[in-house]
Amino acid sequence: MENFKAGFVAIVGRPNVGKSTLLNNILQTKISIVSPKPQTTRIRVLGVKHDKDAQIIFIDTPGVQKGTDLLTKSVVESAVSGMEGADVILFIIEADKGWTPEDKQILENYIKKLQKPTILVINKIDKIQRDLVLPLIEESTKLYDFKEIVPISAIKNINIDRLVEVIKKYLPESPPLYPEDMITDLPLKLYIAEIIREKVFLNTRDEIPYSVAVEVEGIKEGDKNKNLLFIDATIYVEKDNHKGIIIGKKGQMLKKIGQQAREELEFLLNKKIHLNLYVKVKERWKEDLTLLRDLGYNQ
Ligand code: GDP
Ligand code: K
Ligand code: MG
Repeated sequence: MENFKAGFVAIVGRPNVGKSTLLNNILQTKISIVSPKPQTTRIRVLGVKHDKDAQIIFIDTPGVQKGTDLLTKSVVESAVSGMEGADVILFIIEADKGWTPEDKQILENYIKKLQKPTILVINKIDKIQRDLVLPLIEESTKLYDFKEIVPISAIKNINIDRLVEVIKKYLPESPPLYPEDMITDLPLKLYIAEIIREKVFLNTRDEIPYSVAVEVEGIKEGDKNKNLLFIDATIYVEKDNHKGIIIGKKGQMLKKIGQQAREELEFLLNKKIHLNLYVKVKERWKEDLTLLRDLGYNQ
């Protein structure tokens, strides 16, 4: 395998710039959950792209965020370790917002210190006029010596193939690092929990999504029908009144979350799913090290 390349690429940027959307689009499948809310991604998600000439191992980092609880600390730790282990950094900003103070902080505190080949990705160009892209590129070249600057739209699939080719230029020569059929390293239980958590994020507001953790306790195949999966999962919330909100009037909310999760899991796993969802109050679960480990937040 002469000239084959393989390496790690960390996707970095403040919350909501489109990191998880980009990863899903590049891999053409749902690896990392997406919502319009910041801090959706809590765990380091690895996604592997297998091409003829290269294997690109993407690390979708949770956005670097402030906070003192154990959950936030674990989240930031996994973001930083993702960056430190990378061969190439993809630093993402939003075309319509331009360089925000938070973007500049990440540039100063992480990108400049890491000193790794960094590609600036200007995402969401579908949201701005074409002639505004060039000035933003010019502004960016003055801020840092980016190896490349690539404007894209992760949602509209603009320039994604080009971005992938650009990334390959900066990968080390190496044989493949992961087996050919491996797309992610997320265990099935965590993957299912993430899909359920995404539906909670999409259906709730204010502090509720941040109060929630999901644990998949059991996955069982049908006795006769291997195409059937029985899944038991618990939604943890921090407060009693949050439990009421997640369950909803006459159980409507829980039903909706369960139905959306089941439909998507059936599509993603290509199986028939029976999903049993429970809701439990666990005050201060964000400080419970054992539970955080079980939830995959403390790797
Ligand atoms: P992350 O927090 O950086 O992982 O961002 P997400 O991938 O969760 O995306 C945050 C929001 O931005 C979601 O509502 C996405 O649908 C949206 N989004 C992501 N990429 C694009 C894009 O290229 N164009 C537009 N218009 N929206 C996008
Ligand atoms: K998000
Ligand atoms: Mg994300």
